[in-house]
Amino acid sequence: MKNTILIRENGPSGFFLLSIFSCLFVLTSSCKQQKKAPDEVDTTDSIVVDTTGKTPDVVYTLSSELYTADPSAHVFEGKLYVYPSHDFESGIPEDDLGSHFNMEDYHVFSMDSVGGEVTDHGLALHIDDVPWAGRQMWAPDAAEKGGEYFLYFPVKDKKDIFRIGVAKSTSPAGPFKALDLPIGGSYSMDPAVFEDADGKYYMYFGGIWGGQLQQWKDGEYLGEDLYPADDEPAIAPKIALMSDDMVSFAEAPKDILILDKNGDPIKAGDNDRRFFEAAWVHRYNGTYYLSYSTGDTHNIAYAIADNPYGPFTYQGVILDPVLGWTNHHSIVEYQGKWWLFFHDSSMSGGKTHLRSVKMTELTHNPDGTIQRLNAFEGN
Ligand code: FUB
Repeated sequence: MKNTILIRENGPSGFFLLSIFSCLFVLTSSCKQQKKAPDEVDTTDSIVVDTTGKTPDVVYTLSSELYTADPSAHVFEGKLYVYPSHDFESGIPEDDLGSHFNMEDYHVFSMDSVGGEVTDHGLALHIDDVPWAGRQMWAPDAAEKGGEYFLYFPVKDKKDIFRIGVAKSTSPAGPFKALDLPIGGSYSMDPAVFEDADGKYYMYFGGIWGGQLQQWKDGEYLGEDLYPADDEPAIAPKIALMSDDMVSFAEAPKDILILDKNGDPIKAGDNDRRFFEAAWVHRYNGTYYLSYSTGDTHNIAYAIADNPYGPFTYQGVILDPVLGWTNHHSIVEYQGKWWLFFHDSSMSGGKTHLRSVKMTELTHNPDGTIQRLNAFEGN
C-alpha cells in the first residue's frame, strides 16, 4: 500500500500544506496489499511542512493495480467496504460533459483494518449485464438491508439520459445482479444512500453539467440545459425516501435546500459554495452533514441540518482541491474513528479520467465543525 502524508488545516482561514512522500510496498497479486503502520512510514527524502504544529495525517492509497474513483465507503459485516468507479483509458477525448469518463464496470474493495491488506473482489457488475444501459457507469453506492446488498449505479440509458440502476447480491462483495429497469423516477447521477437512525433509507443524488441535473424540472426531462441566473438559488441536490424493497422510491424526489448562515439560499453564481455533484450524508452527534463537490471550483464542502431533508446550512470546506479536475468523497465511521475517502490523479501523473482512491482520518471538532484537509499531491 502506498502511503503519503497530508497536512490538516487549522480552521477556515488557515491554508497549510503540505508534504509529499511515498513508499511503495510489495504487492501480491489481485491487489492484495501489505500493511505498514503510520509510525513506520519511511520519511527519507520527504519534505514535510507543518505550519500548524500538528501531526500530519497518513493517506492510504487503496490500489496501485486499478484506477478507481468516487469511493463510497460502508461498514458491512465488521469490515470496511469501498464501492468506487473503475476508471480506464477508453480513448474518448475530454470534454465538459465528462465523455472521457467512459467506465464499463465496477469492482468492490474491502479491508479488515485501516492500513491493512486491501482485497479487490474482482468484477462486481459489468455494463453488458445491465439490459437498459447505454454508456458511462459513474459513481456508485451500496446499502444493506435484511442481509441483502444493493449496488446503486448511475449509467446513461440507450437514449443517453442518466438513470440510477440497482443490482442485488447476498454478499457485500458481489457479484451483483442488475434489475431489468432503472429506479422509476430516477435521473441524473451520483446516488448516495443513507440509513438513518430510525431505519429509514434515503437516496441523495444529482449532478450538474455532464450529470444532466440542469435538464430536469419537477421530475420532467426538458431535453436541454436550464441553468438559473447567477443571483437565483443554485440547482439543488435531490433526496427521495427509499421504499421497503430498496429498489424504488417511496416518494417523488425533493430538492435539498442549502442556505448560507443568514438563511438565504446559496446562489447559482456562488461557485465556491454551490452544489455541483457527489452528495454524501453522514450523521454525527445527531446532526446531519451533507457534503458535496463544488465541481468547477473543486472543493468538498459541507452543510448541516437537524433532519435528513434539510434545509442544510453551509459550514465550510472539508477537502481542498486535489490533483485532477474532479473531487469526490465519502465519510464513514470505522473502529472508533471517522474516515474520509477521496480520489486524485497522482498515480496517472494528473490525468483527469484516471484516478486513484485514497483514505485518511477525518476529525470533527468539539463544536461539530470538521477540520479542513489539503491532500494535494502534485507531480
Ligand atoms: O466519475 C465520473 C464522475 O466524475 C462522477 O460521477 C462525478 O462525481 C465525478 O467524480
